[in-house]
Amino acid sequence: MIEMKKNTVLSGVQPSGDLHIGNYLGAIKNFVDMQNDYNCFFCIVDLHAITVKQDPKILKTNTLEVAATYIASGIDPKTSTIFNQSSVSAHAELAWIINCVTRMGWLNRMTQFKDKAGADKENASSGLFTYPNLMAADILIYKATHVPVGNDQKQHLELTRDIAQKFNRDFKCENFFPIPEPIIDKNISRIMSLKDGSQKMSKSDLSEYSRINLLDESDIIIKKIRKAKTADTLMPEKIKDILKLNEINNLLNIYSGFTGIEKQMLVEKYKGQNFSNFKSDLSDILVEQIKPITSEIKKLMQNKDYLLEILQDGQNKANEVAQKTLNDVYDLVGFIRNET
Ligand code: AQP
Repeated sequence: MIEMKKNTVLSGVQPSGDLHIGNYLGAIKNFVDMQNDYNCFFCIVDLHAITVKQDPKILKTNTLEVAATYIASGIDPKTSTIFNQSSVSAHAELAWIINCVTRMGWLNRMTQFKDKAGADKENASSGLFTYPNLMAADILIYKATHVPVGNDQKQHLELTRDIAQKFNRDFKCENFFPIPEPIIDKNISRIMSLKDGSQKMSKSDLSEYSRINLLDESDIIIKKIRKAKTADTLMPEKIKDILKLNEINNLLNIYSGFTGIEKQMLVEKYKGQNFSNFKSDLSDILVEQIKPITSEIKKLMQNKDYLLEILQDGQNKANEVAQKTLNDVYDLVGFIRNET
């Protein structure tokens, strides 16, 4: 039985590849910080992952790997509900209702679809286009009040708020769905590619050197940071000059994200120097912080039965809450439900 006394948090990560420090700083680290203050649902969004092509075998492994990463990063499965999205069918069922609430014009404005579909949008799956509706269903099925996400998901969350308001208005059920608040760490917001500071760090980037994965060994981390793009200058003295240098700003954000040291303090420390000291310190920090997570993920991946048990337990807990919301939604919409 889930205790619903606290505000509720829902968030998720796609099992679409090895998780990187963008996923960690933008999402998972915040999940860990929130778990004692909120009633938390953390899902592995496998339904979202198949909006682009996935290899079925790899998808299963990746799903377990995200569960392992949650736990290795410090999410306690006894306190938080960890499950894979497809195991709770109410997500997909509510998403259909939401498909009928959301306006085409709203979806047409979503920049992530434009980014992910690229020039070949005629060939993109319709699931990729309606992705934000499924995300809204994930959040609203638990009546989540708060959603920790990276800055890249802010627009989708604004859409969820519009959907919740329209549903409440259309079906004359004021306050049925709470209007969820995003929780975005303003200091981190978006971790960018190590090769191009104007592009988001992403699992699907073809270059391994664009990101640091949570499963990277120490020597790989050091090499990736050594090769990371910087600038043909010394470390500037002022934040306003740093903001003009995307790659430097990004490396400082990563440093600050892992240490909690304000960017201003870092600039004081490294100003006027070339980037070799800074990069060497940054690699040391990353190795020190990532290594324990990497080894715990590897250990957990050796114990698949344990991970499957966690997912089963999470599914049971999530299902209980989700089915209750879905029954109420079906009633509001006017569907007949035979009690069996
Ligand atoms: N670069 C990032 N900086 C900060 N936060 C990020 N997130 C993802 N990339 C960054 C946050 O991580 C959470 C899970 O993201 P996701 O896996 O569901 O999907 P995504 O945003 O599409 O991540 P990727 O890495 O870019 O995956 P692919 O390449 O498969 O699409 C979200 O909260 C997201 O904000």
